[in-house]
Amino acid sequence: MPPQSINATVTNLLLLGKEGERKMKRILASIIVFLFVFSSFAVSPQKIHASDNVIFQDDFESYPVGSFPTGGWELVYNGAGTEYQKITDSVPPSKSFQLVGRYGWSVVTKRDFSSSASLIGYEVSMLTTEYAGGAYCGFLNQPIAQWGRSYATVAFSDGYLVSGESQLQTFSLNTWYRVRVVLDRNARTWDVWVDGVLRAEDLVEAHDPYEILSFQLSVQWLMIYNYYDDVKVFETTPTPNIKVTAFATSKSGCSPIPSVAQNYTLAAKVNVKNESPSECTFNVTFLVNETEFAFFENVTLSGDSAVEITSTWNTTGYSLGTYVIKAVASTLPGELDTLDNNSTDEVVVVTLIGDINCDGYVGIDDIFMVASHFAAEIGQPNYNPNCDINDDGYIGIDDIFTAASHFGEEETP
Ligand SMILES: [Ca+2]
Ligand SMILES: [Ca+2]
Ligand SMILES: [Ca+2]
Ligand SMILES: [Ca+2]
Repeated sequence: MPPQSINATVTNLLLLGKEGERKMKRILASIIVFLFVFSSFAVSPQKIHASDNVIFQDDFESYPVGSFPTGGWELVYNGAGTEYQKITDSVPPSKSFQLVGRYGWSVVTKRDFSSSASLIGYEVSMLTTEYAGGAYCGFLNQPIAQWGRSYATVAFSDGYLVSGESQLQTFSLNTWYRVRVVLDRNARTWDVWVDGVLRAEDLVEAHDPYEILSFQLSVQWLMIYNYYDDVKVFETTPTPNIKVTAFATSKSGCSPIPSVAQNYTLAAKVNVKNESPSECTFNVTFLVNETEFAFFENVTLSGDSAVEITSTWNTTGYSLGTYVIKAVASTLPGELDTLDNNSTDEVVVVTLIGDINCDGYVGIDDIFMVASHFAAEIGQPNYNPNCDINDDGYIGIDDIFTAASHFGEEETP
């Protein structure tokens, strides 16, 4: 939202005729856009970022009360008057930066910085004293347009904290809110947290965020007192994260219980997703009762992509009984969320060959069960993985014959 004086604009309108009229329309259109109550965004799990590389920060403690902060801050538009835009200790708990607009004239303060990082962000504490609010902060390119261009803003507006065109949450008066914004300049999207909670994700920036020259603390054209504190502008990098999104064996879901015949095989399949935008390399281990049975080394995934890895567990040499099968993706350097690198546990019983129902005996009921699923292929409703003894995805005459050839066998206690 550009700063503007309605009075000045009306004067311009009279002086400039058609051009002034067009300008007035543009300004009114942007006011309408700003005041519109926007749809809220779904909140998804918090993206964690690695430690921030601070470009500048300011807690405003080093400046005398009543002064305008030095240290790179500039007053671009003076709102209610230069004397209002000052350091104060009137709002607990510490000194803060008071900005007051006035009807028809904004406050814009900015501090220039330069960064070529693709991920830049800011954190700031902000407080307002009336529901109309007016405080808005964010990135800025002041010279690029007549009233400057703002990027990835957060504002108090008519009872809501708003970012860009998205309503984040309601706010209370005279209450500090800690805002964090991370802007992805390549993707032209940004995320917003309020008091540590992700409130909006992947908001779309229309202009090129590499144009950004400054960070701004501003107030709309209302005679309202707003306060800022603990500003931090930073570069950051996404924390690497891989996640196991699915895991199953070729017997998963089978009734009465997933089983595999002794000396035969089952397939175990894991899906792993790279949740960060950078390429990563990791290992995947398949385990049975916590002992490795398959190992995939140096799996490489490009950013935001996924892979499916299938291994085979050969039960030869394993005694009859219940086993837990799972897969684990190794931890990436710097990865914080490692819980999601583990798959769920899949339980499977190693049985006598042909003991489809896992009752310790190869009976006519088992052979009948295989026969009743004859000719079913994997993916078809009649396909029962327990009956596919050789795990080739088809319940064939060979499976029936295998079961029949073990008829009458019984587990020895
Ligand atoms: Ca302070
Ligand atoms: Ca992870
Ligand atoms: Ca049986
Ligand atoms: Ca088969």
